[in-house]
Amino acid sequence: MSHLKLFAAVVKWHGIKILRKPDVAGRVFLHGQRYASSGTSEPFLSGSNSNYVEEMYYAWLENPQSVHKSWDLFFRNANAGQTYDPHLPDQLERKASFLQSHGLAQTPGKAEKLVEDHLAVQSLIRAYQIRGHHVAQLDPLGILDADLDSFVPSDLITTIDKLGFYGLHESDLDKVFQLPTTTFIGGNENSLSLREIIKRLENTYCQHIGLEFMFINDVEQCQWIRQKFETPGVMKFTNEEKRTLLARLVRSMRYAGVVLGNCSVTAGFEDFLARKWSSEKRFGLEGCEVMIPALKTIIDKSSEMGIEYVIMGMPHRGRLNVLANVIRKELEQIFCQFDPKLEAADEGSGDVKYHLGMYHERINRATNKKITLSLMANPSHLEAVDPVVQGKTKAEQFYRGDTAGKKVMSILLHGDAAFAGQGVVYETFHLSDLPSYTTNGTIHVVVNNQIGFTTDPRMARSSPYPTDVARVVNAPIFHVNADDPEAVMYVCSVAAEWRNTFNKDVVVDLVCYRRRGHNEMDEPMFTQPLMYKQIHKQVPVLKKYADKLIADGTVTLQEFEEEIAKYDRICEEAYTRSKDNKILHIKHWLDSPWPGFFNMDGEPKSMSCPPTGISEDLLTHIGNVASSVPVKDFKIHAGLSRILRARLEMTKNRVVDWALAEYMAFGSFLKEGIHVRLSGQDVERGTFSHRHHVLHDQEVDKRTCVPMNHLWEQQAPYTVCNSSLSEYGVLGFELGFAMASPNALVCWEAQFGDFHNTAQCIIDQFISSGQAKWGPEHSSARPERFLQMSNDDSDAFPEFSEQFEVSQLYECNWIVVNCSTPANYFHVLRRQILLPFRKPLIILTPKSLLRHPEAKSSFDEMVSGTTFQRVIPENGLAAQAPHEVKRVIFCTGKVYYDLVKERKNQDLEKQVAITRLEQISPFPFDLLKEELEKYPGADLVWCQEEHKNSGYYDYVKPRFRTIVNHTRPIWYVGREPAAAAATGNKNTHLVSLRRFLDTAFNLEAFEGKTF
Ligand SMILES: Cc1ncc(C[n+]2csc(CCOP(=O)(O)OP(=O)(O)O)c2C)c(N)n1
Ligand SMILES: [Mg+2]
Repeated sequence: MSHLKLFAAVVKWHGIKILRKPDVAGRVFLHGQRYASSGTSEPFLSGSNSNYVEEMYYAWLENPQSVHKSWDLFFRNANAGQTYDPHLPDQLERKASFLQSHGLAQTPGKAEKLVEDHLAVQSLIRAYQIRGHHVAQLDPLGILDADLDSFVPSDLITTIDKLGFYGLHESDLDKVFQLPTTTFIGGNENSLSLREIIKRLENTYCQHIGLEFMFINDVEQCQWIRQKFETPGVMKFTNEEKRTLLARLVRSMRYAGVVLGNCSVTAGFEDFLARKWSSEKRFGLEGCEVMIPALKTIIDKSSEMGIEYVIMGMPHRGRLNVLANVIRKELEQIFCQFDPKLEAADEGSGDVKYHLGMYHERINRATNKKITLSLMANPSHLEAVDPVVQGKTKAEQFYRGDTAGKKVMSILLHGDAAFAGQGVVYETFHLSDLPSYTTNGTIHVVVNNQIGFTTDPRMARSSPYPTDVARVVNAPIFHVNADDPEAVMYVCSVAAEWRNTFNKDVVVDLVCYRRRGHNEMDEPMFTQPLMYKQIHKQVPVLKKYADKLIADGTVTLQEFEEEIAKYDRICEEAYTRSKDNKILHIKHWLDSPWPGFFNMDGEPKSMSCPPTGISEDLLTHIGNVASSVPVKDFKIHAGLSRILRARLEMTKNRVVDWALAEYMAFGSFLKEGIHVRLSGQDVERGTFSHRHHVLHDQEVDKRTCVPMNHLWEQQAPYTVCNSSLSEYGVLGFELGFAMASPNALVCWEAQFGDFHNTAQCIIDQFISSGQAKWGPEHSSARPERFLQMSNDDSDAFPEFSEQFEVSQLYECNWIVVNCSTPANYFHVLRRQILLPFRKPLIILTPKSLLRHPEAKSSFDEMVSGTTFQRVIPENGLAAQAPHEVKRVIFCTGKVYYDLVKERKNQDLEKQVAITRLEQISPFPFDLLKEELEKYPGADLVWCQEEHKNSGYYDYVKPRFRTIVNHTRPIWYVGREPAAAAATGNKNTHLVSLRRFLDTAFNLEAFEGKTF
């Protein structure tokens, strides 16, 4: 008897030793000998054979394949901690008496069977933990497989004959088995009968909850989940909790025509909307009404665990219900949006009601603590809001110093088809654990109604579940049958605890159905006839749950009816009040208000922008720090030392290049307490190796220094972060970050410029409101796309006033600039924050100017009194005698340098003026008018290096023509139209450059031509 004990102790002891002393593990026993357990021929664990087993164990340590498969499995399990601790005598005693009672201790054949059966039971338990969810009853309709597969895994005991898979028999069902430490089904008991083990595993893993977590690489986290779900009796609710759940369901639910006793009642938000606006689309939640109490449980539990601010993003389905019953937007505000005659009182597109956002502070009733809830506004584009929510959450954590995400968290809701289909979901998951992007865990809730518009799940995804994308970040996934409200509440509560314990993502998959068509006007029977036959028969969850609570005496029918009547009254009263609303205030629907930044009416406090120049002292100081290594004993690369020396030289000479101008703009804000964040692929060094904002010690691994954070003792922090290789996700994230506060300069840099278009959805749907589609290439950031989306009128000649420059900026939808000097780049960055309002700014960076020897500016162009120049007029010889000038060439960006060089070569400096547009949109009508009038005898040329059908020409031409009132032509010089942004052939490129430069300086080129 004691031999088995001894063996267990040996295994355990060596297990510990192995961890601590590799020399023990390194011992070699009986090299190459294969140990096989033949069963009958082997007197199992007799006194002499315990050594044999011990030796076999060492051999196994050397090479697991040197022993029989069954011993391999046994040792593996033993090493995984499923052995007995020799220091706990009572365990051994129990084991001993257990063996005695079964008459096995001294019976070798039986003892071996016992060990094998124990191993089998351990495998069985593990099989349920891994695969139990495949047979869980997740579909409320009972007709679909949530994992798209009706196959039943052969290692789950769905029928008694399957015990044979493990070498077990029906006769083993009442035998008692020791439970491994990797299960909690025993509660306080260490052993259970096989019958009870299977029953408890079935209860935990195969009822209304399906758990996917065994892929998580962290034992502690797996144990935590097993404990939460396996412990007997964990899913008990008090009567009070059940009543609250019922009341929340009442509020959520459409409950038309359901007969309760003798009384036919309708109830709830969805029902109310359906009755009042029967022909309106509202993307109702019917079939997943449980989502409302589910979200409330998550918020209650999170508030209890210290969360003060929850930021949410969600699609169309159930959005109005969430606004009303989770965020608690005033009902009349929601109802009045259904009035088509309602006028918008303030700026904003008056976006459809299921797109608007919301921000609300209130007291959480469950915890009596203050909680702020914000639902981000979203476009129709499914899942596009995900990274925006994460960025905003990160910013709120950042500004609160909540580095661990203990106060602010995000919840993302998804549809099943969109969650599986949209790539931005994957991009967003991959931000979840990156230091500068993590929000310390997000709770994802999927409204898995097993359909996407008209598409069946089998046609919508290739993965078993719509949630499989979450597995890449080791997020546990809890599937739950949405018709079991208590199971849903339990799962949500564990999800909230998980997020607030481990600060990692988690997914709740509400497996439900969609009672109606995609929207209320749609006929679902066209495409899903059988599913909808079943749905028509489906008893609503509220009725099922109410019946249950009434039957067990938790509530009375009368109480239930009163709850319904009470909510109906609330809705009716709000409906009456909503009729008085004549105006829709979009500002009531902002998800990120900026208190104090605008005046009380939400308008900018002024219409002037302070000059953007800064003192020379400041420029010098920043230049010096940018040229230094502000940390002791830090060895940088020799090449970088050269770059820093060149920076110092420039600073001494009062000159900046591109990188230094940027340094100075960023640095100057940090002094003023303005946070600066620069994110994008490889931005820390700069794709073109010009920036070097993070220095790397050449001798100490991972030791870095960010000189920008060493500018002053008291300064705002500077964040510069290389992003994941994503555009859509990261631009969305940075947009969300920028939305949190107007007092930060948040920059996203698109690598090579052109890659911004994989983020097109964010650009089109969030930043601009236009739409465009095009193909990629490194040669162009496609300025024409941005200009095409600019909203200033090409044909309307504006009225000029003193405030024209700023009011024009205020009125436009975004600003497009293309700077030709480092100083102007510096100024435009600074103007961005000094303006009394916020506008998206598109900076088209001419890549060749990043290192161009002539793209240098003097401090004189940056010191106090200087400012951003929207237009840089000709200031050479031509400007001194303008009446003699034959041609004015207008251009933007780097082609200016080519033109100047060519003009010099051709000795045409008196005859040809060259004027640069630095701000293209909004179009500087005022300055260009002056410039045109200055040269009355000159012909006017627009020159660009892009093809005629791209670049700036289509945008600038009609505006120039408006200025001259169509009396003078504006000639085009540049490349011919083309389908691609550039030729792939350098020579062809140079030939076409030569050709258009020739035209630009051929003063007869347009003679006799008409326009
Ligand atoms: C990016 C994008 N593509 C297509 C659509 C059009 N669309 C709207 S809802 C929908 C189906 C969504 O299905 P699912 O995600 O399961 O949500 P459900 O409507 O079932 O709640 C589609 C294709 C869209 N809104 N966004
Ligand atoms: Mg769906």
